[in-house]
This record gives sequence, structure tokens and C-alpha cells, in this order.
Amino acid sequence: MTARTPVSQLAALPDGPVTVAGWVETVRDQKKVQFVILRDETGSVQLVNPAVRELDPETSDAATADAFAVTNEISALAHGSFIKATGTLKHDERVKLGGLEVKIESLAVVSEALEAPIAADSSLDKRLDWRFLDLRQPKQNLIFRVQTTFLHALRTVWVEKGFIEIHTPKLMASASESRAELFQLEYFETVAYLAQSPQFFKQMAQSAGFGGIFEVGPAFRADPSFTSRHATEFTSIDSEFSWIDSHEDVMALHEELLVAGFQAIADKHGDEIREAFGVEVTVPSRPFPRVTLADAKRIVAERGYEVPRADADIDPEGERQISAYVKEEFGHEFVFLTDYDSSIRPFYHMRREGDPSVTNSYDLIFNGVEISTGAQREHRIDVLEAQARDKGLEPEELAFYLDFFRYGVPPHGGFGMGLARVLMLLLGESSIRETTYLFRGPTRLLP
Ligand code: AMO
Repeated sequence: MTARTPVSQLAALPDGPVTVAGWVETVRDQKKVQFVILRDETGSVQLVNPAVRELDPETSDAATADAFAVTNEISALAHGSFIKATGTLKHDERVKLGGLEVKIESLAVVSEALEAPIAADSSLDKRLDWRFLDLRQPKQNLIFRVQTTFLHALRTVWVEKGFIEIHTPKLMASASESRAELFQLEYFETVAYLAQSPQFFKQMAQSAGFGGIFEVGPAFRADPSFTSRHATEFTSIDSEFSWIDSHEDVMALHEELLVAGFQAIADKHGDEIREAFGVEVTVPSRPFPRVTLADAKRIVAERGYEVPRADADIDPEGERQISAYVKEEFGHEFVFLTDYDSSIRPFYHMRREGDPSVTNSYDLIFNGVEISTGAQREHRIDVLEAQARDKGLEPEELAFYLDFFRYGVPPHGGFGMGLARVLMLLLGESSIRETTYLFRGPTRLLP
């Protein structure tokens, strides 16, 4: 490892010699003194050099010659270059940036930068073209530290419950959700499909006797739309577990995970998020409000918004409206929409005992946008086959999946949740393009 002190650790050191390494954020090249703000992945620090502008080779001592060389190097520094500097650390309360300064003794340009093609205020598309430079901004970096904290908190809950982490295949012989939005690719002598979700394989784990499982992995949807909430590849947070009585058990786990995740984010990043994004992280209270889909449509109609198709799912504007209602009525940022009609749910959702026109399922809306779908699954093979047929699916195509239910399977359920959507809505960002490491859409396969 290169010997250097991460910037965040400087505050704990006494005054004395240090080596730091990072990107040149700014250079203030004044006549008598030069300042360089250096940033590494942990923070920024001010480097200072008393400028020596002239050198008399006859009379100057070695120290002055070194200072002269450093002065010239600083004057030539390009924004974004990666440098390593050795010098003397000094704690000084007058220095705005962290009350610290490093007086440079020697400096080396490790990797020189060209002039940056983007700035913080460049268009989103241009920033995505140069995503590696865009991500250097502390605000962008924070998104992925928040993501790490969130997933770590979720994993802690799952692991404490004895859930098993699985990694399901993304190359499949069939569709995993509907035949719409399906990517097909050549696969030797046949064709394969990219997994739209781990749905079938997380249910397989229930038949395999794993009990609770979770997966955080890629999902693919050939969705040609350009909305702020759709990607053709996204990270899906999935969980599935056995021995449930209804979708209420799934919602309870979902709440527990989100409370733990948001608590961890608030504790670790609440201040930084307020400063960088101007939003307050609210840890949701339990239970989250629940509204049936039918009631949600009625409520938004009473608010003056008519959902375009009464027999379909609530549309994005309807989601915004019901969310606004719940915020006003219950002061809550989340709402479970429950009791989805069987006609608009996949064949694998369990239909209600005594009223098969509704399913034991829900969507979770957060700050106006759907982040998740969950359900109790149909585990009775005869009912499952009938429901598949009812949806126009041929049981032969699904033979491998239906087999999971022929050899004894416990009642089970689970959910899938879009990671980038959660982060977008938590941070008040306008698009999942901002909260996805590298966005993939209909016209974006690069970088
Ligand atoms: P669903 O299709 O509703 O359910 O997807 C679950 C969640 O995944 C996210 N999501 C997307 N995010 C970005 N771009 C997309 N194109 C996209 N499509 C979906 C959303 C959505 O709520 N198997 C079920 C889940 C389950 O029942 O366990 C499923 O895939 O946040």
C-alpha cells in the first residue's frame, strides 16, 4: 500500500510530518502564497505553500530551490490531477476547511488530468456520459455511501433472522414476470432470456427448505420508456420466506427492514444528507398506513383526480395523489396499497379465500412512487396451474417452476424492491439515473 494518511484521519494526528494523496479540487495561485485543496475519498484538506517566484542559483540554498520547484509545480497543476504531497500538518482554527493545513515540502503529480469535460451544473445526460468524473463530486459519492449503509442494515436484519443469501441465475429459459419487457438473446443453439426478477427461484428456495432468503441483484426489463423511474437494468432487493399466514406477514418484514435501513442512514448520514440534498431523513413509524387499491382510487377521485383506467393499477399521478393524502392525514411517507385485483396481478399471487377477485398482495408507495411489490404466493399446485391457465399461460412452459409445488412446499410470500427508487425518493432526487451507479436505458449502454 502507498504510505499516505487518508484526509479524514488528519484531525486526529498531532502537528508534524504527513503524506496525503488525492485529486486537485482547486488551486489558488497568489503571488506570495499558494493554496491547493486536495480531496481523497474521505474528505478535503488545504495544502499551503509560501510561493518562491525567483531563484538565484548562486545564492539560494537547497530549501529555497525545493520551494521554487514546488511553486512552479503548483502553478502548473491541472484541476482533477491526482497528486501526492508530503509536508507538515498544522492544526489552525482559522483555516475554514476543518481547521487544518498541510505546508507542502514536496509534491508529485501521480496522474495528470485533462481539462474536465463536465461541471457540476452540466446536463444530466452529459454527466452520465462522464459518470466517473460526475461521481467524484462529494454529493454523488454520498449516494453510494448511503446505499452501502442501507444494504448493510437490511442484511443485518436478515442475518439475525437466519435468512440465507442466494444468487439466482440471470440467464433463463423462460420469462420470469410477463412476456412483455423481456430481453431475448442468442444462446448457442437456442435462445435465452434475461431474468426480469428472481421470482421463480426465490420461491424455489421455499420448496428447497431454505426458509427465509434474500437477494440483492440485477433484474432486466426491456422497457422502452424514458421515465425517471424506469431502467432496463436495475438492482432488485428481494426477500421470500415461509410459514406466513397472509401478505400481512410480508408487510411486517418489509416495514422492519425499512425502519432498520432508514434508522441506520439517519444515524450515520442524516447531517450530510441535510447539507448536500436539503432533505431530512425520517425514520418511518410502524405500522405503515394501509389503504386498499379500491379505496385509494376513491380517495384520489374525491381529491379531483380520476385514475385513467378504473380496471387497471393506479397510475403514477394516482400514486402521487394517494401519497399526498396519506402524508396529510397520517403524516407518513409510506403507504401500502393492498387488495389488488386478480386481473392485474401475476398468476403466482394468492387470491383471497372467499373472494378470488382480489389477491393477497400489495404495492408499497414511498413519497409518491411505487418502490415495491409483495404478495403471498399460491402454493397449492392445482390452484396455481388453474391461475396460470386463467392468465393464458401454458403450464408446459412453466413445468420447471410448477414442479417446485409438487413435492411439498410451505405457505410463503415475499417482495421485490427497486434499490435506486428507494434512494431517489429518500434523497429527493428527480431520477433513478442519479441514484444508479451506471444507468442503463433504451438509448444508454455506455459507459
Ligand atoms: P415488480 O415488477 O413490481 O415486482 O418489481 C418490483 C420493484 O422493482 C422495481 N422495478 C424497477 N426499477 C427500475 N426500473 C424498472 N424498469 C423497474 N421495474 C421494476 C420497482 C418495483 O416496485 N417479482 C415481483 C416482486 C415480488 O412479488 O416479490 C416483481 O418483480 O421498485
